[in-house]
Amino acid sequence: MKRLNTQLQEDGCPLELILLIRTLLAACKEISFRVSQGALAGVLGSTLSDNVQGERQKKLDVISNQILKDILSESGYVKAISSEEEDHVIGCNPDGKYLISFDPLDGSSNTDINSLIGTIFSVMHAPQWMEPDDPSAFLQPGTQQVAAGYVLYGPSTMLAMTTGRGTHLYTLDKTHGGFLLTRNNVQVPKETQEFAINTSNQRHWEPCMQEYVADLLAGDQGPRGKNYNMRWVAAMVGDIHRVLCRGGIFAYPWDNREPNKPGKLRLMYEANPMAFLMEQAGGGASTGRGRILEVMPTDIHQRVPVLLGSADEVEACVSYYKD
Ligand code: FBP
Repeated sequence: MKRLNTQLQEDGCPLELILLIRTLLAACKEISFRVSQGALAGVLGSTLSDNVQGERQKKLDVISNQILKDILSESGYVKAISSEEEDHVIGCNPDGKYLISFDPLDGSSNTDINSLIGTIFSVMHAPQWMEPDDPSAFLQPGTQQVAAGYVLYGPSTMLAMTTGRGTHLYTLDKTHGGFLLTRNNVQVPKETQEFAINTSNQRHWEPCMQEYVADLLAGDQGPRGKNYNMRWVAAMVGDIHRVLCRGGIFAYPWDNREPNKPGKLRLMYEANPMAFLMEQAGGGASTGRGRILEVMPTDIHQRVPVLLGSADEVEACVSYYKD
């Protein structure tokens, strides 16, 4: 099987970006090990502190964040880091060529139930004019990403990765510690009969979203004329992996629980990297009112509504927003 390095070279990836990606994955391999230790290493459960999102931090959130910060900041390739678990950007090497945003452990509510969790990352060029700790350098649209992906900590540890030359899936071979290519140039089926959304929020959605989901649930007796099945892993990394593997639509729309927030999920280290992966796999990625990758960021922790998946189904959902 082809190694990650070979695929990245074939995709024309610059050497320094390959070295950065390998550094990032060294951190993820350590996280994979720590996660697999679970209660044996006392890493389950919550800390007593909340992050900038106002969420109670899990021990593994803090551990994963520290591992990534330490390894990336010492690498020399990174000018600055932005993390879900850090209030502000962290300046690293002033001569570093790249900016990296990450969600160190997505799906925090799954850590203590041995369910799917993962690390999500997004890489952009670092403007040479910026000071390392200047957050405004991160405020580039998702179209400016040069690499993005996630590492899924599940029965096997898997990597989904794009550098703009298709989306590829890799599996960690724990015998020698390398990621091997297990699915090249993923193509998400255009159509689907599977959706993922937290339906317990239904009463809080906009009427257009309520109507869209009601039509899915109406099945072959309804306007969509086919039966849909539902899945919800409660970890974006797990739901998106399923969609990349077999199609589907994943949605986390705006809801009026916190009306001033555009959505729950974060643009820079959740929506943008997943949108890049999805579009590179022939899928769709929308806020309902526009392409996610064209959203102009105003804050490193800003939130957006998210519709991701099979292109025809995302388009069908977006059509409800237009009515
Ligand atoms: P974090 O765990 O990184 O905060 O991510 C948010 C998240 O867990 C997503 O992974 C997931 O899709 C969503 O929230 C689940 O939300 P809910 O709790 O409403 O089901």
